[in-house]
Amino acid sequence: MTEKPILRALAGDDVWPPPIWLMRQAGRYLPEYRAIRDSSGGFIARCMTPDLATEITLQPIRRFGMDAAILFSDILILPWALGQDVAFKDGVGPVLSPIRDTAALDRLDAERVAGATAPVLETIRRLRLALPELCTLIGFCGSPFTVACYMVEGGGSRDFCETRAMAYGDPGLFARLMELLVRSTTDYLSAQISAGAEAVMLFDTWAGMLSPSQFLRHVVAPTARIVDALNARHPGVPVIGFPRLAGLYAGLYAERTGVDCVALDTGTDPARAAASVPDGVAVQGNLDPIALIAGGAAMRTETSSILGALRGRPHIFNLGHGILPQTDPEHVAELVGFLRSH
Ligand code: 1CP
Repeated sequence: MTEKPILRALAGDDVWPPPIWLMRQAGRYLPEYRAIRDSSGGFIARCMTPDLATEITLQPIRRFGMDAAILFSDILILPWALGQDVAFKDGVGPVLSPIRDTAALDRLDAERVAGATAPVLETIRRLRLALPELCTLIGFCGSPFTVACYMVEGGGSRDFCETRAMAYGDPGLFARLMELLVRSTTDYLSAQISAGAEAVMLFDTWAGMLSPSQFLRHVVAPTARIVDALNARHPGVPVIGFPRLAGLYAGLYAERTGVDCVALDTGTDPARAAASVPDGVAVQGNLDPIALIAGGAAMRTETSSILGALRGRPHIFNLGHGILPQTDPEHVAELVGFLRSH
């Protein structure tokens, strides 16, 4: 049995105090990340340069001693590896050439992914050698639905209307895109595990925008296929799912997808969600990232209430969404200290 606290929680142990890592723990709120960013090429170049991606992944581990490291990369690396034009523009965010018809979809090529992502796998191998003994390395992808949102829309959006309209209006085209994403996500996560990722996470940031029937079709079913395939290829390697803004469905999602852990977003009541999740399935979350910006008593009160709600079941402490750039790193240190004082 492994000693790593995160892997113990993912295996269904209630570890006390719960282990901690934070979504977006590497990134713009850290001065040491900003220093690398200002002296290196673009975002994709940072992700694709093992020296830089390894160093950036390690920064929050050195500073805070987190129980897990999450690979420094992005969910949009997969569309980029499939051959879609993807650029990360300062002050704008990701910009992609939208996929709205068969011709655009046909230009994508799953055969490119292994070659294009080879530097990421090299980063994973280096991280496994560099990480502290008890720190777990987490690999990740976006879930097919959330990645499809960016691929169809061509970037971020308030409501991803084009994507959701395509799912209803051109179900054949949307199904082909989702099929490509299910297969390439499975293969890419499998390659991350073979390179050394000890757990993987599926980020479904926009899962909560769908109607109940579309949620089953475009979130639950594809996630279940990916989890099944990974379990067959890599028995015992845990999968964390994050169906953001869909906390009402946490139990159904856990049951039908077979994930080992459900990550809860900020708005989800942890006690209620945990009551709906099968025993032995871990829960991750879910401190409000704004409480981390506030720090102090507000942050400690919110943290205590989450700890109380999830006491006695497998729990990995995290935020309900990623760290915001304006967060004071001192507050992160305070949070880790407060949690570990229990
Ligand atoms: O150079 C920079 O600072 C660019 C900012 C940045 C960073 C640091 C982007 C652009 N991506 C990342 C890294 C990242 N993204 C990680 C690894 C680092 C870590 O967690 O420590 C991970 C796991 C992600 C995942 C990600 N990217 C998600 C899912 C989680 C979430 O936050 O909801 C999503 C939706 C993206 C897309 C994306 N990438 C970057 C931005 C600004 C966005 C959001 C676009 C939008 O507004 O919709």
